[in-house]
Amino acid sequence: MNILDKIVARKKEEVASAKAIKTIKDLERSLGFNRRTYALKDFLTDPSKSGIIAEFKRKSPSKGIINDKLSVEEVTKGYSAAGASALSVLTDHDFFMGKDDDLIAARAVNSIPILRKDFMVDEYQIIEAKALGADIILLIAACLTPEEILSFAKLAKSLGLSTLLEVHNREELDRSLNPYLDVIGVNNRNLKDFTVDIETSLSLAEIIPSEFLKISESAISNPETIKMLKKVGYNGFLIGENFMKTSNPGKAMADFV
Ligand code: IGP
Repeated sequence: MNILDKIVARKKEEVASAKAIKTIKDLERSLGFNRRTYALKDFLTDPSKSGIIAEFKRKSPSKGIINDKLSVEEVTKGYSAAGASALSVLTDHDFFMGKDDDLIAARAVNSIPILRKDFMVDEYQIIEAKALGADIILLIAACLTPEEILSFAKLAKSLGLSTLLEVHNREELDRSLNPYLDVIGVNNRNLKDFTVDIETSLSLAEIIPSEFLKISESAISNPETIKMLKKVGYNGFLIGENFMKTSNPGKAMADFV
């Protein structure tokens, strides 16, 4: 079994136990559920912002511990101050050392869109994302059917959430597009074997239909790469490790933009 299959299998168990503790009705009654959301598109196209979606990530299956010292509040506030267009907060615990409370904490101290970075396999998690304070959900084409992607994106839209579809190759892109998606993200890291290659973003840029904004994800470690990606049409850049591996991620980001 590859790592993505393992994560998805575990996620399905987690969702089943979460549902037994809190029903969808409970989530819909929570305080966060009725808040106004920020639209990712508006912030990605705001010329006063950097286009960077800055990620809070303690650990990953490919790198192990990246940074388990800093609080989510200080890191995300630093990113906001450095001009992030949006934040990404991992809520997966078993593989990324994240938690739902990280998202709640980030929401309390930031006024830009926040992506719930997790592996969505059930509508329950989308309703939960809204309740926790997220504005954006991630749908990973490599672990979802086109029908799931359509129904999840529709649900997200009905809740005022933006949907980021993540693809890694042409085949995933061709089968997964639908009009409810807001932004297409090309992941330079193959989630099945962890190999990284910026070429993935460069080569897929021209086949992403122009009605979608485009972002490039993972393995971005210098400003020259961003210049190159902008030239081929990318509007946004999802960056985690390069900032998180330092003792002051907000400053690392400010130096980068
Ligand atoms: C950030 P990096 O290489 O800058 O830390 O990558 C982000 O793209 C990466 O964490 C990511 C990810 C994902 C993590 C992209 N897609 C899906 C978990 C699940």
